[in-house]
Amino acid sequence: MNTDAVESDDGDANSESGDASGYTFDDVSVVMGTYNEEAAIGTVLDDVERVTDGRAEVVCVDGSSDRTPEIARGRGARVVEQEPQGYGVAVREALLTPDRPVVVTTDCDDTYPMGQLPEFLDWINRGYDVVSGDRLYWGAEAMPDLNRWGNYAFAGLASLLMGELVHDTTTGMRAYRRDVIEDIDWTENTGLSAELLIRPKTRGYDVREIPIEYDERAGETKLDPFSGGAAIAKSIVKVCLEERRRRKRRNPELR
Ligand SMILES: Nc1nc2c(ncn2[C@@H]2O[C@H](COP(=O)(O)OP(=O)(O)O)[C@@H](O)[C@H]2O)c(=O)[nH]1
Ligand SMILES: [Mg+2]
Repeated sequence: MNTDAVESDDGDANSESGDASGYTFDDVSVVMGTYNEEAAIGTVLDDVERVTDGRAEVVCVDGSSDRTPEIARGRGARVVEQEPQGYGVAVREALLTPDRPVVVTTDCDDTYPMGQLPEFLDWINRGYDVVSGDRLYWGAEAMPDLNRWGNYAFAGLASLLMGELVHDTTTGMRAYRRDVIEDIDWTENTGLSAELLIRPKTRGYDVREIPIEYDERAGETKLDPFSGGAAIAKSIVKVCLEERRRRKRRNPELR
């Protein structure tokens, strides 16, 4: 039952979440923000096509000034054009654009293993609401050292503030049941990836982290490790404190 009967701003997990289902790639949209990714987009979209047998829909929210959108359209992707306003603005739009019941995010930089898409779908079909790719499990050697240590620190910070263990808060590869995306108000930009893990987990949705491979990036990163890292840390603290206050409001006996 939804516990938001009185104060129904946005959702907690309800009794329907966690039901096993039989989704196929016909039910899946693979979505991404794309910003000057012409070095990677062809490979990423070809991989999605090959692994899903052309059945998954692809949505790119694009802010590029290079040939990225033409390449994407040429491979059958739906392209939504947008001024470049940051990672989270693009990814939120990408998550909300399709209407298929399962949405998978990825970066468009050839770092994430499209070959593991069947595994993500399998965990959703076993009843999970969010399946999150943990890049740090296998060591993430392809990740720049600064980013890797930053990611360990973000996971430590989030775990401490949430009171439960999370391993990779800023991964770009996750699968979501559509209702999780629609039931929660998303507020962060650079920190959206962390928010997309923290809010569902603290609201009782079934969240599963699974180990994924992580490759070296094709093309230049779009996120500055210092200003981006500071923005992510700030989002983690803000979102965790908001979720804690929300929980207390609903359950005043909780400390
Ligand atoms: N449309 C759009 N996409 C963006 C923007 N900023 C980043 N992206 C995309 O978001 C994804 C994540 O960025 P990336 O540079 O891979 O970050 P990193 O993984 O931290 O190096 C990539 O696919 C980028 O092209 C933006 O302002 N607009
Ligand atoms: Mg990336």
